[in-house]
Amino acid sequence: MAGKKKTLFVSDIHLGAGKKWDWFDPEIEGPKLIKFFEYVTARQSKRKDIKEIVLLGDVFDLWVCPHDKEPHTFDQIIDTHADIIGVIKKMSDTVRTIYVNGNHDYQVTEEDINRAFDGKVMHIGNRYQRGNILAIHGHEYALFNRPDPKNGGPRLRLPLGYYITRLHTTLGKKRGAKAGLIFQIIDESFQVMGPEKLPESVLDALKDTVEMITDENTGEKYNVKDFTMGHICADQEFGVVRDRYGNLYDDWKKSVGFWKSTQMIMCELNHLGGIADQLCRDGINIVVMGHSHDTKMDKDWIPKNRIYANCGFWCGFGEEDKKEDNAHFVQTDGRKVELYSLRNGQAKKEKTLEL
Ligand SMILES: [Mn+2]
Repeated sequence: MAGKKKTLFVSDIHLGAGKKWDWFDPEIEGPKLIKFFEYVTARQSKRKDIKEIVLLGDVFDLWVCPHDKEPHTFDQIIDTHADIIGVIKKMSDTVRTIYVNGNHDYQVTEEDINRAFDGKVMHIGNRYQRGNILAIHGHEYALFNRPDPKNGGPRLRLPLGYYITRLHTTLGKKRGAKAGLIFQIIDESFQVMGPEKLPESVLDALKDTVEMITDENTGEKYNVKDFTMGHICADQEFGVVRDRYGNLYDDWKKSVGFWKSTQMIMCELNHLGGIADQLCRDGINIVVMGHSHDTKMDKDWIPKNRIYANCGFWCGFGEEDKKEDNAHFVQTDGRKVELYSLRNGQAKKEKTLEL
């Protein structure tokens, strides 16, 4: 084998529990995903050029569920996608497979991963680091998505984004709710109300939007009173949730300062490149993330010689125009970073950057 072995990264698959509102559609994305894991397995037995593969967060989705429906469990996701779990297990026989938490699956534990994959997949928490390569999902730097022990206690640590996702899903009915709507609401609320009032104005705007549509079961307009929490905890009143996150920005401003807390809002609007700059210290100069659902490759010389790559996403998310555009992975040997697309089981190099 010529050259150094490559580490592969894939993120934001968003496997759900087989509901119509899931972002991952087994019929559309299932075959592509299975072909990808088969490609990795076949490539390793032929070329033996893979060091390991990192599942970089939001592989499982425990958030996407209408606010008034019972949330599904991790085990329900595993049962729903037995075929996909099976090919990952097969892959992990020949390629070391590592799991990193995202926000939609931040509560997935080492025990869960061991149970689902018969101990063949390694759960390493929030951060992957090997030499000069650092990979994180990216949500920890976004104001609404960072799990926060102040909210719901140390066990739940529910970020505001959880409730935003629940209301957004109610709007979608099928997986048709546009991701762009959330950005529009955050952007407009930010401009009109400023950062201090952002959490409650985003929640209020979403509640108002949900209450304009009709509940297909009752035929009546929605009245958002509670979040149904099922196995997670007791149901939660909208007003209590709204109050709980009221000081989100101010609290962070007090603890991390104005600039960083403002940057946490920018990260909410998917500007993660600045975070990549900050993470490049102590010898790190390659940063890989997911979360933004936006494949990206970016090399900077100022302030540092560094490469930032984003894995994009593997689910449709209701964006018609992105359906053919969403099967991507990133690979790196620690010097060269490559973005690949996958079509009909064939990997195609889309972009290369070198340090
Ligand atoms: Mn995410």
